[in-house]
Amino acid sequence: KWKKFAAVEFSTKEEFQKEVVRHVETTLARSLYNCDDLAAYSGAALAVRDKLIIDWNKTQQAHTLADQKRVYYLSLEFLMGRTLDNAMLNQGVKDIAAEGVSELGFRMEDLIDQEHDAALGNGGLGRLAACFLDSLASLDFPAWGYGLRYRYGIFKQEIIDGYQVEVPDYWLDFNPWEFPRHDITVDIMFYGFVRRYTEDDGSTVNIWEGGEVVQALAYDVPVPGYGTATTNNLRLWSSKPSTGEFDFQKFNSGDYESSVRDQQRAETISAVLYPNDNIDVGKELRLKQQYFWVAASLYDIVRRFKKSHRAWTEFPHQVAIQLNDTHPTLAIVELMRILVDKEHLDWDTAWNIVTETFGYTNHTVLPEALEKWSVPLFQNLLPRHLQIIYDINLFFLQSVERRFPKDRELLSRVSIIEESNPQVIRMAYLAIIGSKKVNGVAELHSDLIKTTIFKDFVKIFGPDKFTNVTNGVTPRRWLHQANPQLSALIKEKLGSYDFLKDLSLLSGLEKFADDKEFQKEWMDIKLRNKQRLAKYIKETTGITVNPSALFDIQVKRIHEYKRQQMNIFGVISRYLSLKAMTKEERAKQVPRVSIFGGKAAPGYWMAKTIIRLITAVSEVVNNDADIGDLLKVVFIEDYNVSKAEFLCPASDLSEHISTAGTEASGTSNMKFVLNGGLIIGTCDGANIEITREVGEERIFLFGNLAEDVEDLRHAHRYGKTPMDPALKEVCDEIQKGTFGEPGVFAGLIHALTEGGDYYLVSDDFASYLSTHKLVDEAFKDTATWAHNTIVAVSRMGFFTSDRAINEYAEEIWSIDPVKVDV
Ligand code: 26W
Repeated sequence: KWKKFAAVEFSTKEEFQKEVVRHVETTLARSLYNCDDLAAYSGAALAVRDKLIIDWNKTQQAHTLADQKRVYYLSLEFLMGRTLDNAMLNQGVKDIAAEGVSELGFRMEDLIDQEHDAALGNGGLGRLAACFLDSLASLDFPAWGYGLRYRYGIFKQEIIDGYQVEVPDYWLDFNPWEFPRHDITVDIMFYGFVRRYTEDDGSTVNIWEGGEVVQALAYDVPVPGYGTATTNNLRLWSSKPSTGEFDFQKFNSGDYESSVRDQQRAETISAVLYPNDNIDVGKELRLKQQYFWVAASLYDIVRRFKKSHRAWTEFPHQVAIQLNDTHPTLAIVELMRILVDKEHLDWDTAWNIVTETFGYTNHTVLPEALEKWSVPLFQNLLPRHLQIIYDINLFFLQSVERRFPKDRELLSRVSIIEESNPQVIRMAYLAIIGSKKVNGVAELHSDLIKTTIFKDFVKIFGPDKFTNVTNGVTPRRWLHQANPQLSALIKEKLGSYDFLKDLSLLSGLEKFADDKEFQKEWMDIKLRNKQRLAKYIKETTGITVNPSALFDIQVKRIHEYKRQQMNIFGVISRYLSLKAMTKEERAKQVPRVSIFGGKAAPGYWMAKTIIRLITAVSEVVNNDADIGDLLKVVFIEDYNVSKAEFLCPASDLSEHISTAGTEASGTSNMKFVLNGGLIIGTCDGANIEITREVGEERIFLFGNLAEDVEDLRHAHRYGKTPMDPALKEVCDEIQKGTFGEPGVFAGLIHALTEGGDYYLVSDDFASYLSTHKLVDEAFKDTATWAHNTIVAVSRMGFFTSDRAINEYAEEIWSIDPVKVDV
């Protein structure tokens, strides 16, 4: 009977329209006469959502039936961006939906633009998690994501008087893409103490008696694959007072305030995303977030496993858990606690299960980003977990001692507990010891972790535990959705959209690289994308930019290691050269638009100063009549995923210029090249592999190599490095007050001088400037430029996140796809 009434998916324009109107009129209770863009967006989203839900249900049933091993991707960040456009494209209904809404009197672009970004992440790591979810679904892997449902995502950035101001990002007003599961809740404990007693059989049992209890409530988000019915689940936990916790006694007796306070305390846990990227601050609330999310997720995973009534030793054959950086490392400890304290397995059996289940991905070598928790803080919040960590450490150090007797130095170097004051827990070491595989995110990075921060562990565990999986990006969002015209042109040449599922097919473009007609269409699309950006810049900043100028873009989190300061110093240097030129010389120069965007962590003062310098330079340069179109400087406010989607297609050149050895991979480098731009970059992260794929002639590499960084820093420390003369000129100009009160920028100058130039701006500056000259020359030759960008795109197949996910599936997770019938 059920089957007869089961929902059916729309498949024509008319059916879609009917669904939109039905949702606007009934679900939203609005009439045709007050249906604005937002209501029309909502109606369209709800119609598409219905279709999604049907596939989602089918997928979960098929996965349950198949009963195969699943992978669980644990990430504190999922930077999903918008959903509607992506859902329509993945479901193959964008065309009928766009026609449908247009006949109803709306433009699809306007509706898409109504949606708030789901900005539950900081930068690279969070967006990587989102690309991985897209690939997992598109490749039909049975996979779940687990994260936190933050009430506030990454803050919105406003620029006021040239400075960054942070505004809270409340994004849940209308979010049709999530489903609260009021029946799926888990009580999570904090604080308290450990009670130890002896059982009748003489064994010792440890029971953690928690102090505070908070409830985790599941919210599910469907994640559709492209060109498949597979729609996976992303489960995000939200915190609320546990049912026992909200004190009705207090409430009834009129003590509203303290009962509300308890409620707020519980809700605080999932209230806000920590806005730090690559810097560890060690706040208790962050540790609470981590445990809350990890404990709820593991409870859920274990509950699902137990339904199958398999032996515990089967666990690693049914479950793979990937730790996205060290943020979920507590999962290792929590699974030990479940197996030993609750399921009463012996320690060694439990440890074997744990170490066969987990994989750990490292995303950074920056020392200030490596997570360490103070032992006293940790002990207070999670007393039983601390004991378990001590035991893991004890057994580990004993095994090291047996293999490397009398090497006390080694023991103290690899101990999970660092003997500082106070003692701290090194989460990365715990993650390595508790995982089956450890991977870096680009070749250079994976080599670096083996030879530097994790060197001792390679000696202890052998090299096979450490591996590389170079990052990738999803071509569905970053080509097809972001750049529909380019995608359509490629389809015309290759005959189908199959390249979106198998990006290596892009190689078929190479034979058209010298086809004049094709080059023209290719460059016309670039121009249109630049015109669209120019229009946006005009509307939002008032700055007029020439769409035929060279668009030079650096958009990413603001961080000293990413060296936006070097970029803006380079812009100042260009400005000074232009000023010094005769009219005739100026006429020969290539006009440039230098575009910046990115958020500074609210407490990162130097990053905020870099933003201030960029905005100060833009005020001066953009209003200098001598300069005109030759140089414009733009800071794009509030850089986020949806802005990246229209910035990537509009770049001629993008900058990936981190100090060699500091950027683990970078993923925007991939997005920019995939959209027909060239890049200027250092020999760092994935830039190196991009060079290998596209060829040295198609990338502007410059600067010192990772292997030389240590010596260069040493030379600075001993005052042996005079500042680069061009950089000196730039600093003098800043200090003269050309860009406003120089005191504002004193910190930036100090970092280059007394600060020891840790990021080697001076060492790389000459090479950076001369490489920019090469860019200018290259850009004058449009035919060669077009040729190079076409060849580069044709060789970008490697950088799809599908390739990355297939490597994880094969080498780390041992999982197979499950086909979901339509
Ligand atoms: C504890 C504070 C903290 C917060 C976030 C430390 C570290 C992080 C992230 C790991 C930083 C991050 O996003 N890393 C980036 O990860 C990308 C995906 O692998 C890489 O492409 C970037 O190079 C790397 O910086």
